[in-house]
Amino acid sequence: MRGMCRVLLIFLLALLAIAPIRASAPSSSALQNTRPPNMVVILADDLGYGDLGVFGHPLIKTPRIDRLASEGLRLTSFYASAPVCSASRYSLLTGRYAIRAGINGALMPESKGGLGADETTLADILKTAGYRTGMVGKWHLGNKPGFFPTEHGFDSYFGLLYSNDMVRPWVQTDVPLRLYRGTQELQGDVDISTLTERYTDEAVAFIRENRSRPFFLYFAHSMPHVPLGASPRFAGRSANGRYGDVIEMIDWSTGQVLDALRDAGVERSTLVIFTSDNGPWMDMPPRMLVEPRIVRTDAGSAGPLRGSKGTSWEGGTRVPFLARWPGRIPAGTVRTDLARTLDILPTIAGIVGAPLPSGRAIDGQDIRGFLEGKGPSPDEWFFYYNSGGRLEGVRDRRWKLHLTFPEKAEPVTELFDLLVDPSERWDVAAERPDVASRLKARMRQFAAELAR
Ligand SMILES: [Ca+2]
Repeated sequence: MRGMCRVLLIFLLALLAIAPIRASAPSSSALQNTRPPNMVVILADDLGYGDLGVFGHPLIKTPRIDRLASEGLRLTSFYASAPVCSASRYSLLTGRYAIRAGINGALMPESKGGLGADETTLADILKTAGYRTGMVGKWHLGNKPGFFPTEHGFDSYFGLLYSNDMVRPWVQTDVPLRLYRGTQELQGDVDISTLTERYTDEAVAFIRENRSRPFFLYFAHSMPHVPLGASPRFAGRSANGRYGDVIEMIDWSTGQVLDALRDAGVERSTLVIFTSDNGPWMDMPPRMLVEPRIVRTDAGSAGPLRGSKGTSWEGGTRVPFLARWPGRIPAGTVRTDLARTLDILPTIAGIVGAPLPSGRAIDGQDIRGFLEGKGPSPDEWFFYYNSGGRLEGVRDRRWKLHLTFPEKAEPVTELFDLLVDPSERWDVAAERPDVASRLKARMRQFAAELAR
């Protein structure tokens, strides 16, 4: 009897000891409500509209990326802001068309310019909001002092400062292709086939190290920009040759990042975005097709879209977009509304309650409500630039006006109804001159606004 009493007493004491803790400990959902969400932006390089399983590729398998679609939102009219690397990345990080900063095309190893000191980046905004900010992968916004990621709001950086082809024999430069950590150049030549795996290890380590505080991870792959490289355990595994191997490796990498978020207990409190910086490189210049490593089948697919990287056709800038934020973005949604990488900065600033950079034009809009399924996208316009920074087109929610500039001839103006003709096959300018002139006027107005 005495033994039973003792057991009961111990049990009651244990209950008393636990009770106050249970009463005062907030639930995990309460914690998630008080802590701002983590942000993970995964950006592929030159991955085309048709390169993912969930966007209809018949051979390449991307189950982990596809699952982002089933657990979140997939957009079919999402635009990278330029059809080429540096300009596109500028827009992602600043919310502005690159023409505003004079960043056209791709910066080269010898380029003296880059992201200006007066720019406020997405990383600057989140760092000011108390986030730990990390970048892994391809930067491509300057490789001289003053232009490094760690000088533009990122606490840490590991990766290549520009494209993996910017080395002989593809680009005639004497600057070696080197990995950087922070502002320090790492010694040794880069083995391109190891890049995706090395970047992934860094990304996963960053998530683990920062699990207890809000973080922003910008993970910019070097792949599938040529020259392609997959590590031995991925090489030859896909049904679509070397290009498929590389995409399936990015899929594996995305899975590693998603698993790291789950293991860190922050899966539900993290917004994950997956997209690409521009369309696939299908019209590779002959200088790129040198033996033994680059062949035409190393190029990706724009799916049903016309054109490719560098062009102002849909294939140049319309790219896959997936976003997952459990409990905030409805799962399994597909939307055809217009949206752009320009919108990512204003949207994330809106989520954390940060003001937008003042004293400068921000071209993007806060599309939070749209992402959360609360209404249509507020975007009305997208302006198309070619790889040299020439304005060649504009679209509204339905129509696209496109200008072609033949040598020694007048520009050719065409009008496409993107709701029924996303492949830009049927010019309807003659049938709808009212729409064509309205869009042309909008294009002129935008060009005049930029010239001021
Ligand atoms: Ca690119």
